[in-house]
Amino acid sequence: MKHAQAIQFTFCNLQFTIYTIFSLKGVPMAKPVVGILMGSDSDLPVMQEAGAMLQEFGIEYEMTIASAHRTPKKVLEYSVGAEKRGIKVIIAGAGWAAHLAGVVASQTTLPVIGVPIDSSPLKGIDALLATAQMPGGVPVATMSLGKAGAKNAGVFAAQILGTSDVKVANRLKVFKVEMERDVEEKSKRLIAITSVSAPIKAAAAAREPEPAAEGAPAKKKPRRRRWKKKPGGAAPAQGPAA
Ligand code: RP5
Repeated sequence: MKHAQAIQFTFCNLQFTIYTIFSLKGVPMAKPVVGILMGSDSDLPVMQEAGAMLQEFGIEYEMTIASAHRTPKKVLEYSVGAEKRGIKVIIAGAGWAAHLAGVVASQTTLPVIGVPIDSSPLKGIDALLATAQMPGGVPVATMSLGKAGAKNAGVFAAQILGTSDVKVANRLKVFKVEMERDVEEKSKRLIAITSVSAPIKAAAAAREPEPAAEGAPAKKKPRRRRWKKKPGGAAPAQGPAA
């Protein structure tokens, strides 16, 4: 039974490694400075966004599964040994009662970035609170939920490393400029496929009176109703009594 479990575990790890290699179109890095942890292989579609960003900034990283609840010893070993192995920032993503980032932060002085994952029936609100609501003294830099959060974790890790690595700092500057240019291009495309002023013109045309047909008597202006003052009395109130 134990053998069967061991074989299954090895197979799962192999599958995970292969998936990671192919989905990130890279090879495991030689000297990782960022460690990406996730509670389950089901978190990979979200957490690979962090890896993709690090790759874009030319930052070496490693990825592994470690669960605060299912493999607490592995989490402990990883967190305690990370700094000695040259890791400078740890990104930890987990869903449900997500204690992973907090447990890691309790065991290291490295900056820990938490990514709450929206994998639960509560759509990640549980993970968000569990990751963000750390008691004083044990900070976890909590990102937004899901893929955007994982992407931001990659950028944030780069920003931390960029304070002492000029190459990374410069790549971050380029990233910002490119992002701005992307938005501008999208805006231009939007203007090209839609005429922004058209709905405004249509609304204005609908408000204008139709031109009178030739020879037709000019439309009379509707007469305003006037209240005749009753002899000796006041004009009737025009609205409901206050
Ligand atoms: C958490 O439980 C993991 O981070 C994952 O988001 C969630 C569900 O894990 P699986 O049941 O999919 O393995 O620890």
